[in-house]
Amino acid sequence: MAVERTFAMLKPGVLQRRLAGEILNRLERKGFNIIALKQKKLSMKLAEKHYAEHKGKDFYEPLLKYMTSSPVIMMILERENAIAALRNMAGPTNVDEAAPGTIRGDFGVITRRNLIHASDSTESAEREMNLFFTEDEIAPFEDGNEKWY
Ligand code: 3AN
Repeated sequence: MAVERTFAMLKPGVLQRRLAGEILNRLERKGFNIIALKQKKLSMKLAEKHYAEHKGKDFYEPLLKYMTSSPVIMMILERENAIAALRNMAGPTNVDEAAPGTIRGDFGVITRRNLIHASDSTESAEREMNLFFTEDEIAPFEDGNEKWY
């Protein structure tokens, strides 16, 4: 299986609910290398670009309002099979269908505020990494624990 990069964003409720450490801890323990990380309040323009595919849906406007309401944490994660593995850890979109053990299953209360965004394909990972990070913000590193996994 190939080493991949994926993009993740911890939504505004994560910092507000003091869950950032918990979620980052889960990602580290599951073997994701955090190779880029920043905290930022999203501009409306950037949020619109990111969620362009949902324009016109009933949850679109409230989603943008929420996503720009308070800072988010954005990151690039590297690991074998990173894209699918992170989607599994996040759990399904609907927080009431997300199983315990997943991030959305354990902490999600309202679907629109389902804690984490995770790229759903290699194409969207590529697009989202380029939208939120520049090349010089990415710092890959050797995983010294590799032989113990
Ligand atoms: P996911 O983040 O699971 O890939 P998407 O890309 O379909 O889901 O939706 C983007 C975001 O829009 C979700 N993370 C969630 O915050 C919100 N969203 C999606 N579907 C709904 C829905 N039916 N009701 C409320 N919010 C939704």
